[in-house]
Amino acid sequence: MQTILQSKTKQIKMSTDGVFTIIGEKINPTGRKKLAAALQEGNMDYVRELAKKQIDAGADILDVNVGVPGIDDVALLPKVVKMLAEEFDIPLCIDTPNPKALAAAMSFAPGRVLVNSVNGEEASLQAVLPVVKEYNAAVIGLVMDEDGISSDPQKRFALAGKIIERAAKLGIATEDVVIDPLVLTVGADSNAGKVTLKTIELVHNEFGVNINLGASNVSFGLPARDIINVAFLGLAISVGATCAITDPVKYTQGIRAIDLLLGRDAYAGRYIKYFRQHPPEEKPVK
Ligand code: THG
Repeated sequence: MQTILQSKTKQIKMSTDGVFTIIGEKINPTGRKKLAAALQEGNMDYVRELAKKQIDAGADILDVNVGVPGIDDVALLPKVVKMLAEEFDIPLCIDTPNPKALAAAMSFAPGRVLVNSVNGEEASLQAVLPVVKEYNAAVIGLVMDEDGISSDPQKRFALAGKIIERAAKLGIATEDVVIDPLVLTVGADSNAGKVTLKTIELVHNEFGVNINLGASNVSFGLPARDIINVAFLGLAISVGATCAITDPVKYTQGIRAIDLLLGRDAYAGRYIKYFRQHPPEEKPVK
């Protein structure tokens, strides 16, 4: 199954039987004081720098989130989306819980965007899905609802079904719904990884849709997060995850390796090309 996104001239096909898709997460001020300050001042230079860095590192899509407490996102989100669409030829993933900011931003993105996100709550389904339909976008569906995030994979799976069904009722095709099985940290609950993996398996086997992960959540609060994150990506991709909102600077290498190990990279061409273009830094001689 394919979810097709589009920028000015580039098309990205997220696919359930192709290589993994990388959505760059760095345009998000959560936990990043420098970006929060730049956004509050309306200074686009740092946003531009983050966009460029992530594209150079292998991002296929850029996530755009301006969620600073107290900020006027209805004004700011369109401004950032407009700048990115003018200066970079890469599809966008518009990441906001505010349907008004979403609607305001949509018309500034040429092509076809990914909306991040809708969830199983009635209020979210009713507010977000019509905007997705109106702008012919694709959408990420988070498997949570009024009761929060379940630790039962069957319940998460049922919510995936509910979101797909409600989207279909509005004429949004199933291939344009990307399910996010939700990733919580194994630092708080050592079963959290297993629950997400089981949810991926169920959604993949029953619906065959594209599946997105906010992969870095899995290691929150633990040391050497990169180790856990790459291991988790490998496990998740092997059971059906097809894209992740993640840091391409840190994780494109590992993702290229996983695609290679799963037989999605003939003659290791993409893997070798990535390292040719991004040679590992020489370690200083001791
Ligand atoms: N699913 C979907 N969308 C999402 C998430 C998800 N959007 C937001 C989030 N989760 C994914 N994006 C981020 C962005 C940044 C960080 C984590 C996830 C992050 N920031 C560092 C911190 O908070 O310490 C700072 C990073 C840095 O300095 O490089 O970790 O699950 N659909």
